[in-house]
Amino acid sequence: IVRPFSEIPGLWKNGVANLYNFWKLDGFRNLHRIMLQNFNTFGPIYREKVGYYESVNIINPEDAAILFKAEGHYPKRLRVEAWTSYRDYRNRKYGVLLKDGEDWRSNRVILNKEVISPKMLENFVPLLDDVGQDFVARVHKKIKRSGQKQWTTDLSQELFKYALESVSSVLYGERLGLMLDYIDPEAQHFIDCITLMFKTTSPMLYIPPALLRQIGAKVWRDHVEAWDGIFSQADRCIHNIYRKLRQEAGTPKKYPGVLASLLMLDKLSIEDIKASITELMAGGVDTTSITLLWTLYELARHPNLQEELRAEVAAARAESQGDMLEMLKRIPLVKGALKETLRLHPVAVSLQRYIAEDIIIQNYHIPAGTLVQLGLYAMGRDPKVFFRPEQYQPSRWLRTETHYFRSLGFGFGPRQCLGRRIAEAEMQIFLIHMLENFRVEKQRHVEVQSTFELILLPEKPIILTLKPV
Ligand code: HEM
Ligand code: 2DC
Repeated sequence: IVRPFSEIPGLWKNGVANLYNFWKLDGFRNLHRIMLQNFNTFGPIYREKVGYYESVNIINPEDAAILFKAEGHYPKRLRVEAWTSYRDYRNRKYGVLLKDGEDWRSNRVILNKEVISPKMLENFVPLLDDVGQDFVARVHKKIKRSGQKQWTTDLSQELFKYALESVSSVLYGERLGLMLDYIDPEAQHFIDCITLMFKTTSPMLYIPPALLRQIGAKVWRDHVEAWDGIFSQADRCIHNIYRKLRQEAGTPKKYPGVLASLLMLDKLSIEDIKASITELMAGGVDTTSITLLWTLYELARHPNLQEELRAEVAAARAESQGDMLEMLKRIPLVKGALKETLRLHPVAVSLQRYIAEDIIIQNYHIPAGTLVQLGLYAMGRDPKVFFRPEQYQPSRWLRTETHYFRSLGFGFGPRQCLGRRIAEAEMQIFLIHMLENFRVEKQRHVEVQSTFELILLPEKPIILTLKPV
């Protein structure tokens, strides 16, 4: 017999009291650990209300399958009010990240062809390969300058630049020049604004931004400043390409980038294009760079695995005579490593959908319209889901274990990450070049945990040592 919605365990009766307790636990930074603990307390399903944020939380892959089967034609995830409020406040259009319904679908279908279709990889890969080569050259230079045959550093700033340079080269078909010694202060400001934007978003998940705006709260003001910085830099880049396109007549000889392709295609309004390109540019920095940082950290902790990956890359290079597109088809263990990183260190702590129809999960009835969240961080560390979850084991993605609804780092279905192909290619190419050139080491006995700043980040700097192989 199916049990009613009201019987789902959890704390969902007093949102304000729960927010107070959440705040006492420093929940704004510990969301992932609190979710894990809630699953331990309540079991594989619990209902929750914190502030005005209400949801049902699940952890099993089989339940995730039920959730995504009920996502409907217009999948809708949690609406991040801070982001929509900013756009409303400044009178800017929503891009594909924030749109919903038919407006979302019609934009997404057109963007899919230019951004996430596997066919586009042949255009993206040469651009990304160039950035990868420049990154490696830059590290060699740093090592030389250190006079020590190695370079010990917190790579995060370098990785932010690598990620911004990569995503920009694909979006605009040209280089920003962030791998050079002198970097444009505007680009640095853009990077800082993204970090600030994410950081100021998390408190506003629980406290309505409209209220914070009314009382003139600092988080809201910082948030506005961050988005202003993001939009002004993106506007500059977009305007620049737009102007060039109007000057050059005829079709370009080489691939001109996502933005120019969309403008020439002429199927979306300029305002829609601008909105989504800005989101792609902002979404493409912290996500891939942090995932790469975690991957280097894991490789530093597992030297034998690192050698295995290096051997795979060397063999792939030999077999494909250096053709990068071919190489990417021959590195299953490198791809497994990236999946393994996203399992233990996901960018998104959860995936969510407002379900389009009634469903039954763990024998509880859940009505259509409910916000259901899959705890991605908790699932990745659950021993019932992954054999020895605490072990970083890329080979688990090659064989034996089932992968059914277990590899969800980029989300699922038509609403999954639009930047997925770019992110994957960019990260694979980065690892290929790094493994071919450097051995990565770390100080012994340093364990790094995650902290939640809307996305999950390392809680303290990760210091790595790079040595030429
Ligand atoms: C959405 C993860 C990199 C742009 C998402 C979602 C996740 C995610 C989990 C929500 C998917 C869902 O609800 O099913 C990641 C991870 C990345 C990454 C793990 C890298 C390791 C990127 C990059 C870009 C990007 C590089 C831009 C080039 C977007 C956009 C959306 C999105 C625009 C919203 C799509 C929509 O609503 O239709 N991402 N992402 N992401 N991501 Fe990413
Ligand atoms: C954060 O409880 C935790 O890819 C919330 O590239 C639920 C939630 C909703 C939406 C998620 C967000 C979480 C994490 C960051 C995500 C976001 C959707 C897209 C965004 C996963 C899990 C991200 C990082 C995008 C951001 C692009 C944007 C800044 C222009």
